[in-house]
Amino acid sequence: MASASRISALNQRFEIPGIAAIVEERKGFPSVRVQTPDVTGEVQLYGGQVSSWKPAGAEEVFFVSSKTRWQEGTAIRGGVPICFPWFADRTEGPKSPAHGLVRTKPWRLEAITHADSNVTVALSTSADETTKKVWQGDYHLLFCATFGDQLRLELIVTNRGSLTFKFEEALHSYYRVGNVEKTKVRGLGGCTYVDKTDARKEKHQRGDVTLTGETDRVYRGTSSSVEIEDPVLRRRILVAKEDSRDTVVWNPWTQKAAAMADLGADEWRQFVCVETANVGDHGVTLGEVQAHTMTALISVNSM
Ligand code: TA6
Repeated sequence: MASASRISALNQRFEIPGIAAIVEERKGFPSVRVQTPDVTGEVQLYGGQVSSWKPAGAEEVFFVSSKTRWQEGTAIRGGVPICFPWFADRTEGPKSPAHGLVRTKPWRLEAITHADSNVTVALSTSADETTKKVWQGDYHLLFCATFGDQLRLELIVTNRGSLTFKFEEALHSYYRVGNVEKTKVRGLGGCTYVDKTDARKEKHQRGDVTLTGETDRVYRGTSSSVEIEDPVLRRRILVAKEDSRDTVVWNPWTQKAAAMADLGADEWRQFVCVETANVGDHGVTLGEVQAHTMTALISVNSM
C-alpha cells in the first residue's frame, strides 16, 4: 500500500482530530504526532520510539541527532530507543545488532486514547520466524507512551510461547541538556556501578554523577529515581521508575562522538543518556504466558 493511502487508512482508524494524528514527515517513517494545549509529543512507528515530548511551558525534553540516518535497519539516534531482548552487545549466540531486535523494525500501532488531558499511544511488536532464527523467545511487546504534564512509558513483555525465556531491556533515553559538561545526575550516590570505560571494573558512586569525559556506567541494583540537573536550560528532569533494577548513564564525549556518523558535530554536549533498564543478572525470566512491565515516569521542572 502506497505511503499516502497507508497514512490515510491509519488516520481513519486512529486519528483523534485536534489531538493526535499519524503523519509521515520522512518518507517511510510514519509517526504519531500528539498536539494539545497541554502537551506535544511524537512516537515513531519505526522502533516504537518516542522522539519528542514537550509539556506546556517546557522546552523539548529529548535529544534527536540532526544526523540520524532515517533508514531501515539503522536505529534512530535519540529519543527513547527500546532495547530488547538484549542490551548493548549480545553476550552469546550469533553476531547480532547492538541493543537487540526491536529498535530497528516497524511496530504496529494498536491504539491512541485521550483522557484527562493525557494522550496514550500504544504500539506492539511480536516475535516471528525471522526473529526466532536469531533469538528463540516467542515474545509480544506492548509499549504505551502516555503524554501529559508527565511522560509515562510502559514496556510490557509477554511470553506467548511454551518455552521460558530470559531477556534484558532498556529504555535508552537521550535527555536533552544545555551542556553535558555542566550537568549533574543525582540519586545514584552510594550505588555500585560497572564502568565500561575502564575494563568493566566495579566502582562505587560517591555523591552526584558529573561527566568529565566518556561515561558509560551501569548502576546495578538501584530502583531510585534520578534527577538530571541542567543549569544551562535551568531545569531538572526527574526520572522515576518501576520494576527496573539498573540505571545506565552514557555519553560518548568527543572522541567516540567524532566516530559516530549519525551524530552532528559537537552534539555530544547536548544530551545525557539515563536509561531505565534490567540487564545482566537482573534480566527478567518469563515462563509460559507470563508478563512483565517496566515503567519510567518522567517530569520536568524549572530550576
Ligand atoms: O547504553 C550505553 C551503550 O551501551 C554504550 O555502550 C553505547 O554503545 C551506547 O549504548 C549507544 O549504542 P548505539 O548502538 O545506540 O550506538
